[in-house]
Parts: sequence; structure tokens; C-alpha cells
Amino acid sequence: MAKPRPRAPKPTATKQPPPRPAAPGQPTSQPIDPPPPKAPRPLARDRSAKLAAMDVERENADDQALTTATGVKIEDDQNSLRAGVRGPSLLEDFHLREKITHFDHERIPERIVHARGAAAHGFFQVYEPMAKYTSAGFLNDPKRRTPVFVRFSTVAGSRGSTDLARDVRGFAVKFYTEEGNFDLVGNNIPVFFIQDAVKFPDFVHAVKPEPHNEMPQAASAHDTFWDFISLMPESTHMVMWVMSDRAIPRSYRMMEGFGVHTFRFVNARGQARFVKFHWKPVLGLHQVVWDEAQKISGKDPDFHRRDLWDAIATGNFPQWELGVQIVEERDEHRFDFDLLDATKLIPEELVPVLPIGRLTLDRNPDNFFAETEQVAFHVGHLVPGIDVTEDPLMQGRLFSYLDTQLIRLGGPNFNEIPINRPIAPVHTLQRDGHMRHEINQGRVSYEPNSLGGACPFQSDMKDGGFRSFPRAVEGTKVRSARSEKFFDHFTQARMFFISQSRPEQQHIVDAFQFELGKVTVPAIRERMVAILGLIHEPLARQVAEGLGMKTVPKITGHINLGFPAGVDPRDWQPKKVDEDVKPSPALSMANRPGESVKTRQVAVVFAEGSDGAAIERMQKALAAEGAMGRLVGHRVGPIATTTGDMTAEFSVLTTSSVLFDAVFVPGGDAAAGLLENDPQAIDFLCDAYKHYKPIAASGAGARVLDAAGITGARPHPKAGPDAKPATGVVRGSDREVPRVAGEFIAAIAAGRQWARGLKTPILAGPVRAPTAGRTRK
Ligand code: HDE
Repeated sequence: MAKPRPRAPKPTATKQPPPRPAAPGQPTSQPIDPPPPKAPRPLARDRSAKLAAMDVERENADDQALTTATGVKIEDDQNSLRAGVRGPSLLEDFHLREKITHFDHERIPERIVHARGAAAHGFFQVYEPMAKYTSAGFLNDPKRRTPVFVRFSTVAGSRGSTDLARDVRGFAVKFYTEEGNFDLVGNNIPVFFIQDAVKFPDFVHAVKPEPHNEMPQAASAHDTFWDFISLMPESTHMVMWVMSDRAIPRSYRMMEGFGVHTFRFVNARGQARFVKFHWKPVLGLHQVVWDEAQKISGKDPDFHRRDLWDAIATGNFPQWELGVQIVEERDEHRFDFDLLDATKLIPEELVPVLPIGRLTLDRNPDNFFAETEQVAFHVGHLVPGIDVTEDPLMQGRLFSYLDTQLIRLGGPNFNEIPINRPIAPVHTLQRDGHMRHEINQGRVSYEPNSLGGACPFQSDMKDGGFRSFPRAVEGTKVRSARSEKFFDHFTQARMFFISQSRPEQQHIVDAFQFELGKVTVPAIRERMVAILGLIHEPLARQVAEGLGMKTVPKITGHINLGFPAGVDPRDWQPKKVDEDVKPSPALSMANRPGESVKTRQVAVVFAEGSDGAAIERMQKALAAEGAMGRLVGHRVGPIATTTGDMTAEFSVLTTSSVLFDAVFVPGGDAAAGLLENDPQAIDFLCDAYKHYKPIAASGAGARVLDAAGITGARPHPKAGPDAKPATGVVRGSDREVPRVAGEFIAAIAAGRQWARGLKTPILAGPVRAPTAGRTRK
């Protein structure tokens, strides 16, 4: 008779190692968050009401026996119940059936858009009471720390797709306020592809993998996307943003967020104003380059997710300022664009962004599914003091977000899932439905009632009842018409382009060349380039050249460029770009460096015989500025340096420079000999150079740079008379490490070294020093 496999010994509680940051791009091999609490965790004084409320739901198996879902202890989890050692298995095996059945049902539908995401807990605090503008409680009490849960996402890819897709990023914030949940479900780009919700399914179908072969994953560089875009002039402004560096952020922590639509603030006196919401990251705005993004997608598709997790786990809590642009009701029609049009922004130079509070993310979720996957955002989760507008995109969203949760989370009780539950008391008359948690007491589930003492009762506005802003509405029912100002699709697209720095403009050109280069139908490419020609001729010309077009195609009517019947682009022509539009400097990432050295990851590439003192000095200098020098050896494990063994966290084989922000090679003859002959090390440096990253070397470390063909800040003596210095490459002798460190850190603070490899700019005219966008006189 075959013996059953021995039972696993009862686990003994083991001490967790102290939290240690995972390296960029490396799997987190051990828990780097403090070990999960034994439920319920005692309440620290500064723990948020939301985290405290969730304690009752936390499960922790330390020192606990394995049980069934009904709490029965399990004797043997290695074998199913069988008739005899060779089976068959018995239907009565309730443990097997329960375990397998639950497993079979573990997956829920992924989000139709924004499926790929990562989230964190934190809090929000307002600087000053905002009573003049809004009665929202959390915007009026500077002492109040309102708990938040924030989910970042890409839009097009599936749940398991890469973080580094060229895409819009979702920036969804759930505020658990004392007056109920407020969700600000925004993006990292302030405008959108379409003006009317009715086009959303079309847009999403076009950008998602093509339906016949489900390719490509998480990418807009394919025929259906550009077919749609080239027939939708209203998408043009958004597409300029998506082709810019905004769509390949270095980190979630280094991107802006926007509410996109115009909202309403309403104060206690019932007065309303228009408001646009902005999130400004303290670390500034930073990007990766496209070649790097594609490599990161292979080396570490979890790059952004890991970056957020590690930053929080190591106490580098990401922060954003909340800003608002406020427009008085009387100024509703003051602008050249319509405030209700989500394809337009209000230039910050026209209406300044007023900073009103700060968001801090300070805790990783305990469980991805329970929190990040099950969180349900909804544009209609509003609190008194904040209201929606008539923006036709927003109006459609007000329907969609509630509807989608019903299928995604399986029924109408999703607000009872711990991550969604408000901290404000909830007394609805909603009853029953799948997975109801609440146990509603009493006979009454209707109102008005007398049997329940007329409870629960309605609240007046002064008692905190939500009253929709009494906007006067009048009109004839109409479908085929939009507000006239909606039709200027190109002026702000031009404004965006002319507001970019030269390198940013070049990246947009490159991105169009890449994306349209992947399009297989020539007419689609031509249509798109023709549209670019309406916005900015030199841009279109440069894109056209990269696509092998001799000239920028002209739109002459629906018969040319493959416009289908029913789309007559001549209708677009009268609404041509306003060539006098002024640039808006706030739109350039180059103008928003923020605290750019903090939390940066610097690879220290070393080998047997490296100058240990130089390594330590550089690491200290970096740490003093909040950056981290991470040891990348010619192999992993302990490596003998001149000052003793140092343990390499990674090797040039196991990691890649695309996962770091800068590279330092210390001195040491023997080490240089090893590294200059190691193709992986050379590749590591070449990529760093190609991606415009600061590079430093001391002593013999410079030989490794030479081997990689990287010239120094002063041209290398052997480089010949024509060699140009490479910006952001710092060299010095063994004794000059402090100077090298200083210049290296300054280069990191300056960001990517664009001057290094910029193609000759052929774009017309300098970027003018702008003052303001254009107003209607
Ligand atoms: Fe969304 N969007 N959206 N969207 N959206 C969803 O809701 C939708 C739009 C945004 O982390 C879905 O729960 C329509 C604009 C974010 O969970 C869905 C329209 C903006 C997230 C939906 C838009 C967004 C979503 C899919 C056009 C920026 C992720 C799953 C009318 C202001 C939230 C879900 C998270 C998610 C519908 C346009 C942002 C289907 C119909 C504009 C950040 O309801």
C-alpha cells in the first residue's frame, strides 16, 4: 500500500528580515514591506480611519492551522480522498471540492480599460480652508487627514501587460471623506481623445489589440488605432500628448494628474464656480526614452509597479500637490474654447493653478486583489461641495463607471467590499443582491415610513445633504450638433507642440515616425501626416520624411487619402489652426524638474580590484542627496575591492542600465581590465549613453568608458582632434572622486543629457518665451 506523503510540519513563526528595498528591475525576493500585521493591528494614533476600518477584514496565518473556508482544521492537504490508493477520487471529499471550486472562480473580468494598474494608500491634507469656493469638508479643515487610495494604470493593455507601453496613465484617487467617498478619476494627460461618450467604445475598440488576431498587446502602433484617429480630428490634440514624453513616464511618482473635465465647486451659500483639478508631483516630471521603454518592457515589465512599491516600502513616500484652476460662472464663455470640451485645456498662464493641498502615499496594499483589483472608482462618487458639469464625455462616464462594476465585481453590493466602503456612516434602503454583507435590522426598507420612526431620514443641504447645483437647463432635444467652439480641433494641438523644448519636439517627431511606421496601410499614414500638416508644417514634413513621403500630403476632399464616404475632411478646413496661438510653458516637462535627484537609482559598476574607497565615497555623496548607489558587479555575490569584500546586488548580466538613472564606474586597474573586456558591461554603458543618462568614472574606470566608445566631458586624448565632449559624462583621477561625485550629481539633477545625441533640429523657429494663451476679447 502506497504511503501518503508526509504532512508538512507545522510552520513555526520565523522572524522576518528587516525591510530591504528591492533593486530596480529585480524581483522582490523577500517581503520588503513590514510583515503583515496580526489581525487586528493595534491602532497607531496617525493611522487613518480607513486603514483602521479595514483591520477587521485582514487575515493573517502566522502560527495558525490550515482550515477549510468554514473553519474546519485540515488534516491532510497533500492527498485527495480516494477509494483505495489507486482511486478513483471520491465525490464526498468536501475539502477537495471546495478548494478546486474556489480556485476555478478566482478570476474576475479585468477592467475593459485601465486593466493594468498599481495602487497605494495615503492621505490628503488641505493647506487652507477653501470655504470661499467649496463646502466640501475635506477641503476646509487643514487639520483633517483624509484617507485616500490611489490607483495608477495604463489604458490599453491587459492586466498582465507591460508598464512601459506608450499610453495614457490613469490617476484615480478615492478620498474617504467624512461626508462620503469622493473619487477623482483622472489621467496623467489633461485632455482626452474624444468629446462625446458615444465614441468611447469605438475609440477603445480601435486602440485595443486587433480583434482577428489579438495583436498587438498594449500598443497604439497599429492600423486600427491610426485609422480611427486619422478620421477623428477631435483626437488630434490628445494624440500630440500621447506621442510626447508624457506617455512614457519614468515613474508614477514623477507624473502629473488631471481631473480632465471641468467640474463645479459649490460653496455653502450655493454659489458655483468651474474648477479643473491638477496633481503636481513634488519629484517633478520625468520620462524615459522610447528605446529604453521598449527594453524595460522586456527586462522588467513591472518597472512602474515596483518603483511605486519600493519607494513606499523604503519610506520615500510619493507626494503631489493638488492644484485648482477656478473660473467664475460669469467667465464661462470668455475663452476661445468651450469649458465643457474635454479635448481642450485651460492654459495655466491664462488661469493659474492654485495649490490647495498635499497628497502623500505612505502604505502599500496588503493584498493586490482585495484592494487594487477590487477598488471601484466612479465619477459619480461626489460629496457636497463638488459637482459635475454638462461635459458630454463626463455625462457618459457618470453612467459607465457604475455599470461596469456590476459585471466586473459581480453585483450591486460592490460598495461593501472593504476597499470601497466609505468611512462615513452608510444607511441606504438598498437591500439584498449577491454577496450582501450588511445585516440590515428592522422591518423597514422603504421611505416614507412610520414603522421605522421615519428613519433613515433625508438631510437638508445645511445638514450635509447633497444638493445638485441648480443649473438652469433649457434646449431643444438635439443629436447632430455640438457647441460651435468644440470644432477647433487643431489650435491647442499646435499650442502643445510649440510649447515643447527642442528635445521634446524631436521625441514627438520620432514617436510619430515609429507609430505610423508600424501602420501597414499607406492611406492611413498619409491621412495622419496630412492632419499634422494642418497643425505644424515642419513637424509634418519631418514625420513625412521618416516615412519616405516626398511631400506632406494635402487634404483636398473625401476622394483622396482614402477618406470613406460620409467623412468629408473639407468640413474641417474652415476650423483651421490659429497660427497666432501662444505657447504655454507649463506644458513642457523640461520646465518642471522638481526634486530630481531624490530616490534616483544609480548603478555602481564594479569588479574584483575596484577602488572600494571611491565606491563608498560616491555612495555617500549620492545618499546625502537622497539618491541610491546600487552595486552592480561583473558577477553577483561578494567581490574583493581594494578596501575589502563588497556584495554585488546584481551583475551586468542580471540587470540592465535601463533600470537605473545613471552609472558610475570606479577606478582600479584589475577591475577595469575585467570590465573593458566584458561585453555585458560594455552594453550596459552603451545603453546608458544612448539613453542620455549621466555617466561618471574615476581613475582606471575611464578605460571602461573608452572601451564603450564614450568620450569624456573633456574629449579623451586618443579621440582625435574632431572629438566632441559628451555632455553628462564626468571623468576624474582616483583623487578627484569628490569632484566627480559633485559634477555627477549636478548632471543627475539636470536630467537626461539631451544635447548629447539630439538630431539636427529642423523644426522652424525658436520656442518663443511665452506669457499667456489666447483669450477671446
Ligand atoms: Fe474611464 N473608464 N471612461 N476615463 N477611466 C474606466 O471603469 C469610460 C475617461 C479612467 O483605476 C472603466 O472601473 C468612458 C476619461 C481611469 O479603476 C469604465 C469614458 C478619463 C480609469 C470607463 C471614459 C478616464 C477608468 C473601466 C468616456 C480621465 C481606471 C473599469 C465617456 C478623466 C480607474 C472601470 C481604476 C476606467 C469608462 C473616459 C479615466 C469602463 C465611458 C476622460 C483612471 O467605466
